[in-house]
Amino acid sequence: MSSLRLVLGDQLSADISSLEDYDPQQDWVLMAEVRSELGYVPHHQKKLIFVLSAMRHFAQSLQEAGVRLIYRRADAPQPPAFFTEALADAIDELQPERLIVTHPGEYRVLELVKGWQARFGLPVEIREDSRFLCTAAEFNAWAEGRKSLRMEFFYREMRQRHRVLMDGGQPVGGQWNYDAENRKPPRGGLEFPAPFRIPPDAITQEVTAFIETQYGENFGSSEDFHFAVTAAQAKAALAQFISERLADFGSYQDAMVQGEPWMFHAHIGLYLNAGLLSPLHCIEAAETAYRAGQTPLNAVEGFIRQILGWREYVRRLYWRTMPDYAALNYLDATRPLPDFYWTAATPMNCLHHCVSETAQHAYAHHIQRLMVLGNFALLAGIDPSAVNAWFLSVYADAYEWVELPNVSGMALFADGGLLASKPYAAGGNYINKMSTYCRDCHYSVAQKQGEGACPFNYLYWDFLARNRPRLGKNPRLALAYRSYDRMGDAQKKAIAQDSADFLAALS
Ligand code: DLZ
Ligand code: SF4
Repeated sequence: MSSLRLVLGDQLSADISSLEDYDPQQDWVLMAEVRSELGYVPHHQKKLIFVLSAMRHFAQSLQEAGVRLIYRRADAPQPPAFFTEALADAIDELQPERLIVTHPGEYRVLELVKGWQARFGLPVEIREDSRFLCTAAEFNAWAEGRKSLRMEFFYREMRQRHRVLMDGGQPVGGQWNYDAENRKPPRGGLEFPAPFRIPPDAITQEVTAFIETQYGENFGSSEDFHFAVTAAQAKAALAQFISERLADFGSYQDAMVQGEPWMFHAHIGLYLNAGLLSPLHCIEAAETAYRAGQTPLNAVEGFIRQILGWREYVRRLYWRTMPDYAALNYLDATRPLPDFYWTAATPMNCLHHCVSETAQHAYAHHIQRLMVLGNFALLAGIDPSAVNAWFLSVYADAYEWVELPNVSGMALFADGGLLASKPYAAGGNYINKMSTYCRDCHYSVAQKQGEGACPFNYLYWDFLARNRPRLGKNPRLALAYRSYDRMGDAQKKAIAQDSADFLAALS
């Protein structure tokens, strides 16, 4: 039976399930740069360059392997507006007997795919995305009957099932999790190796010129693009991380240093999520480095947990809870997103640097996203849908399946505790402990109230006070509420007043 096989822009893996059993005699593959995907959020310019360049490189590798490919470009005279349009043209031309596609990453796109059978009068086969290590059936069996879905227990089962960092039936080293060793504050004199760079080739240059012309008003800079855009380059980026940064990644994964956007992080999320790197390859490479005595266990375990645990967990949580999850707003947060998330124009030094680096690189490391950008949105009560749209737009690794649980669940507690046991709320002291931002700030982190006080200080307490009906009974916040209750009335009033003034000025 002749098949038309659609490969989406985050399915750039040679072993993608939609290409299994491809028949060179009668099948065709379709890839399409479509305006709806380029514009469903105002993507960062570097994210657009990455996606389109990686798609074109993947298409080239398919053609070199002799695959019959139709590739629709966004810079053609009549570019397709939607996947459906690109498919209609290809179906008219090729008259295939069926359509094959790997399960899309995003709910929005799956809904489109579900309409195609009726629209085209062809059978549409949606294949499981076998690049993920936990199937929907496995996850649902694990999740059934649980009130809260804690990642840690899921992760342990994944370690056992996939025999990762195990000594017989026991976790290597005797513990499942070494995070207690992974919270070192930044110390002076830390030196960070340069991140992986690859100069833009002709394809990337052509894409860059197109994005600058058509999407040049979008957020972020297109300058100095240096990401990998092929599977081989992405593998080299991973290898560089493992040999040069992984050993220190563990200890300093929650630290932030002003002017150092890359630190010891891996910067491979965009490659994993587009399909240029396989999760299993990353896990095996890290475990090999540990077994060879090159890297400490706390670092390797922490890295592997992100991929085998967290990434798999959020993927499945997303698909188990959508579409309802996207609408959750447990804390009734309604404030619009402040402009400085786009402009970086704020005297709060931590936020200023995190937004500026995001604009420059389409990247910020996880603790900048969580402790600064997400935490501020949580404390200030920003509408989750606006925060989600921002995170989805600005990071080169962001697709809704990964962004939404991280932002709504982890950063904003918008799911009321399905994913996290308490809101990730932090005051200025904690940011000061884990970063070097405060010493250059317009505000004083030591000052708790009044003009000049670090806004995170009073917003933290105001957040707890404001949300007491929803959070007051959370056992993990009991200590914080007790501290608040011990404050005198004057102090509580000052907190409320400073917060009200600050938040009013924000809008
Ligand atoms: C992110 C993205 C962008 C910007 N552009 C395209 C595109 O033009 N064509 C395409 O096939 N995919 C693109 N993608 C990735 C898709 O958004 C991604 O495949 C879906 O969101 C996953 O369901
Ligand atoms: Fe951020 Fe407050 Fe520190 Fe300024 S003082 S950098 S606002 S935490």
